[in-house]
Amino acid sequence: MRYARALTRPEWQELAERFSGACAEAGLDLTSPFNVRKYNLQAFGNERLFDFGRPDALGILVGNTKRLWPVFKRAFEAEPALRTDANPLDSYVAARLRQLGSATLGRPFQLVFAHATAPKPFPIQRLAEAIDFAALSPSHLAVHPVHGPWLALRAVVLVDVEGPPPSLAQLVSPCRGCSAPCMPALRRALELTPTPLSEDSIAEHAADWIAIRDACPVGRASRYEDEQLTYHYTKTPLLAR
Ligand code: B12
Ligand code: SF4
Repeated sequence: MRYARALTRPEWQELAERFSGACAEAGLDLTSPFNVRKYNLQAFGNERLFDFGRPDALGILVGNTKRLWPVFKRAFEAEPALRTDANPLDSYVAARLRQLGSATLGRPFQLVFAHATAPKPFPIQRLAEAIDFAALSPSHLAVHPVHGPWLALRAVVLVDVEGPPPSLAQLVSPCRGCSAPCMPALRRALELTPTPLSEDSIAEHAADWIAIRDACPVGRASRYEDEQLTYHYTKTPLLAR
């Protein structure tokens, strides 16, 4: 009986489990397989995802919680190329996902990175909401039922295999019924920060921008440690510490 069940296990599930396990070891501890059609049906034309000619292809959203930081720090210390890189965390994520995709998927795959802004950024927060992984908050953050706003969205992996059946489960937004204490914090940060908003202007007012996440009652146990917060909000080079 057990054997029969193993034989009927869909390929997408095997691939997604193998890939997710490898990602977790690399510190990319949030993965969510989805049916590409589920996102593409509601996406604007040029924001649709490539599907290899299979409308129901497998997609996997990859993100991380605070668990990425210690794994990344070890890699940073061990790999000289990262120490001279202007964006070592983005480079770490890109290199690991390319390696892990080749090692575990065994099928053609494509990666769409959240940090790539040219020709235009991919709306990964909207994808996270469309696949019921994390809701989009009024303060423009993806909010997860367990981790609250304390997560990063890193990439989408598209795989040339039939994906899961479109799920009927629907995410209940943690923001529903919330009095939105993140909003006064966002308004204050916007008042204090010169426009146009940029990584530099946010870095000058890092504490005010961190306060937006701190205002959220969801996922407080997943708050980033200070060193990770400093890196994300001020871009202080790791070697400068
Ligand atoms: C460009 C960018 C920025 C710009 C945004 C400028 C702007 N007005 O859009 C700046 C430099 C200001 C910025 C700031 C921050 N960002 Co940013 N950013 C991005 C990036 C690379 C692209 C966003 C984008 O243009 N998407 C494409 C458009 C078409 O999508 P969209 O759904 O229409 O619009 C989204 C964003 O543009 C943004 N947005 C739209 N209008 C506004 C207005 C304000 C005031 C802000 C802050 C954002 C914002 O939210 C929209 C969804 O609500 C994304 C990664 C990604 N690929 O999405 C990260 C991303 C959104 N940022 C992220 C983070 C963490 C931040 C910061 C907290 C930290 C930091 N140091 O950058 C701050 C503050 C944000 C906050 N809400 O508190 C995370 C969010 C994680 C999460 N839990 O949701 C992302 C997903 C990156 C990641 N690797 O996880 N960011
Ligand atoms: S404070 Fe409330 S509205 Fe704001 S992100 Fe958190 S749950 Fe959503």
